[in-house]
Amino acid sequence: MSYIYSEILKAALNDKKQLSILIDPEKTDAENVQSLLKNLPRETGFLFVGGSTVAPEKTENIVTTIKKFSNLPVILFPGDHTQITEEADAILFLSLLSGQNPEYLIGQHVKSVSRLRQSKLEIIPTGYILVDGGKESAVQRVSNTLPLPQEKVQLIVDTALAGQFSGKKLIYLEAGSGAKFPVSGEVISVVKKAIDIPLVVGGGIRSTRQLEKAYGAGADMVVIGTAFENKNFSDKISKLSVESSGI
Ligand code: 1GP
Repeated sequence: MSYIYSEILKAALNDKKQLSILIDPEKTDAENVQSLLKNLPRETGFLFVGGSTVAPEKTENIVTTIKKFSNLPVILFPGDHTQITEEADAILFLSLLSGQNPEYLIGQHVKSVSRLRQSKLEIIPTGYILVDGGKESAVQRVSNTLPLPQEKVQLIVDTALAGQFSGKKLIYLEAGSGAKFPVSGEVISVVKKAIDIPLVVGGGIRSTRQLEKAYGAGADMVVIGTAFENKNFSDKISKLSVESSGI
């Protein structure tokens, strides 16, 4: 069954923009989950759960709590194989194509197989590309890889296409959580034109303007995390769906 990916693909083909909210179990207490879910923008389609470094049992606790209060599909966005839990609906099987560290291209994947084989998680092969967001990101630190400079547009496009040609079903352009600046409109637009699979964009998006820009440039799905960790932003972002004509 691949109903979650089918939904993402169908929306992308119909140019229906999608919004995912990222919950990092390391930064979220189970007690806060209910109030956090109340603040979600109306248009939220998916909940991503994961982080670069998360204690093993925390992911499962958060996903179980989310499932008590929300019917939204939960997609694991794991920093490593220890973050896999059957309580979720799907997993982004992320290969970090930028940086080319074998551990994050295939090593973690091999380690996750015994757990995945026993689960019903929908597995979504995803080409994950870290681009420079203006500061060292947790992905960069943990994976010990360098992001691709945003001005190296051709390299980013070739990396995305290498992902598509090797069978990835999504391309995810990541500027890093809390990035100083998000993936540029130019990079999004050139990658979108080159690939035939849905494009996910995340990292450093914390205003309606940035969200609309990403959608306008060609992102099929935008992922927002940090903006929800900061209570001041929460109200503002939760009104995005009302204010923004882009979603
Ligand atoms: C998801 O890492 C991002 O791709 C989330 O980034 O925390 O900056 O929204 P923010």
